[in-house]
Amino acid sequence: MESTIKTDTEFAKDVLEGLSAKPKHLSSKYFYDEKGDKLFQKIMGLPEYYLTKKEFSILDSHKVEILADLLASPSFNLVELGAGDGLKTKILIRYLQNEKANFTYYPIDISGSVLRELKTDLQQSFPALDVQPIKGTYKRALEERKWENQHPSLLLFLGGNIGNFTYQEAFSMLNRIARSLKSGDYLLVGFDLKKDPATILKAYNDAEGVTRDFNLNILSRINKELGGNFDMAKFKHWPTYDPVTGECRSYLVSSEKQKVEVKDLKRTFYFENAEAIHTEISKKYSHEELEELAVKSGFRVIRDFDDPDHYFTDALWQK
Ligand code: AVI
Repeated sequence: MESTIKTDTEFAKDVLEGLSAKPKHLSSKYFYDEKGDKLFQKIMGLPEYYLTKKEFSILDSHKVEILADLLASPSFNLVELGAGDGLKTKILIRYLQNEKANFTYYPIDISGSVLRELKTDLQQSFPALDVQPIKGTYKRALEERKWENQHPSLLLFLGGNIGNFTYQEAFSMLNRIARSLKSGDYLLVGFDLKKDPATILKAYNDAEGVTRDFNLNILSRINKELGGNFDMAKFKHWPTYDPVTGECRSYLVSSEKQKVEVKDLKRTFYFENAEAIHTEISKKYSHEELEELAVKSGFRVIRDFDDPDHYFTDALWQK
């Protein structure tokens, strides 16, 4: 049976554009289907992948200082961009509930099922918590500002997700956030810091090969969803790190001259031996660069909360 033509989806359009470009590229946002989500969960538990563990320790050690100002207010809004499983946020929520804080939690996510699971989970863990999920893109949510009232807001953008943007994209995003907040509101944003390049490279090239499978999953998606015939064994996972720009970039490098057919796009893509597809950027920052980024995007820096090794920071900024 002939497969349906799915060239009208965003995924199909981006794959067509990215594999026709020179150099070839695909966006890391397409890593995350059901299999990709599971692989990322596994990555977060890997010994080499320090980011999640470091951010947990920061939130746990500094929750009192991070939330002090908001706790002094009679009521406030806790807004989270890309809430996911809310594991990190639970540290803050548990503390706020113990302190008998009066607040509403607004998790924002593109996925309705993620939000439903999160709400059920939070209702079990914190029956008294007021959770108001917002389904949609960050852009839309920041325009609509469903949480807005006279009380202060703390917007959370955790997990180092901002690192998957280029500097210019990160600036646009942070500036968009600044424009959506009112004066006095806070932003807590997680950044991975520049450090020994070997530590960074290991985090993106783990011994077990989970990150390799995560990167290759984008080709599996093209096979599954667009009728592609990529042979995963003919592409090598290749992360690089440039200590000047702080950009950790992941590639899939063709190990031979080959052609790949993607039926639904009605296209054949040609690869030279050693030709690369750029798939991900995970940008690392210095404190100095973060200070500049904060001011440029419309914030003032309150404090950078680092883990003891200074691998990761949760930066608290105020509008
Ligand atoms: C989701 N994001 C912050 C992860 C990162 O570190 O850039 C995604 C990831 N890519 C490879 N390993 C993890």
